[in-house]
Amino acid sequence: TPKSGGYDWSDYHDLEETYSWMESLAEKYPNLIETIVGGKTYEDRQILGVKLSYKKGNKGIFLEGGMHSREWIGPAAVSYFLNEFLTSTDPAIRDLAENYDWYIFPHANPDGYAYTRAPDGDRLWRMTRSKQNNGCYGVDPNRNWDFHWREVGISEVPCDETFAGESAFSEIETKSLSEYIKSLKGKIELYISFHSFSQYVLYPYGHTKRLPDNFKDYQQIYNASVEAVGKRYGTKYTGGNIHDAIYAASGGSIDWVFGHGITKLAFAYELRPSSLKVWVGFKLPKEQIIPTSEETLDSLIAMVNEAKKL
Ligand code: ING
Ligand code: ZN
Repeated sequence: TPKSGGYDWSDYHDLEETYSWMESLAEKYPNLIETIVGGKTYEDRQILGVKLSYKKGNKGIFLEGGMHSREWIGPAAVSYFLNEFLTSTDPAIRDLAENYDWYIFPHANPDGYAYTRAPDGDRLWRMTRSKQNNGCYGVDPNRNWDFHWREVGISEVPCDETFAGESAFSEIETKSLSEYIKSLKGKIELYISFHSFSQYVLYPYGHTKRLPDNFKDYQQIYNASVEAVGKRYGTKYTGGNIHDAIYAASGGSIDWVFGHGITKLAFAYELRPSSLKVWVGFKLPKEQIIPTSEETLDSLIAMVNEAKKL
């Protein structure tokens, strides 16, 4: 079991624990790690990330976890990757770690996550925590990005779990994080968003069945990453373009990043488990954090290496 200071992957962690672990990394590895405030939240938390860079001139890769607060495996897996990048001796991991700059944000929706952890909160909370006009709370942050906003696969009703918000980027979380991501234009070539569950690798678009111009590249990388995810434990993934593989959904982060030309490649993973009832699927047992993270890192390595061939 990997351990890093007092932090490990035998269980899920509170936001503060993960944030202090990230701060401690910046102290322990001052030449490699810098913490970044990528955005702000409604309840005045930070969207904290790290930049990991071994050398000058690297292209960047952005990892986003926790957009939906109940999908706890995303932040856990993303923080696991960060630890592997710093400590692993596996040559394939070292190669990736040292030859890319990594922008790693385990918690894109900190208020929501804190609410899923609070004794008087709701373990299955998905959205942000902003107060709406009708008294309901929250907007679906993965329907709130300013690209074909509010077109399909959304709700216009506050209180619904896929409520797209009163306007595009109504949420300070998506607005502020998007500003930060925009500032990375030209520096990053791959953006990956980690959700759960259902075991899919997804690529744009969500708002239309029309495929991206570079869909052949997408499909080639998709094939490599889905093959690699099963190598270790036989875990089966499917996927494809969001609209056809799962459902129509506009206003997601990967569509915005790709649609606005920040990167030519933007993917989303839906991690373990496969398909179960909602209230079970989001509660992936803590014993599966490490195996899920391992196989997903195998897949991520394949994804990056396939993208490099293009
Ligand atoms: N699924 C994602 C959702 O937001 C998705 C699927 C990914 C849609 C990327 C659009 C873009 O509905 C889960 N489980 O949240
Ligand atoms: Zn999600």
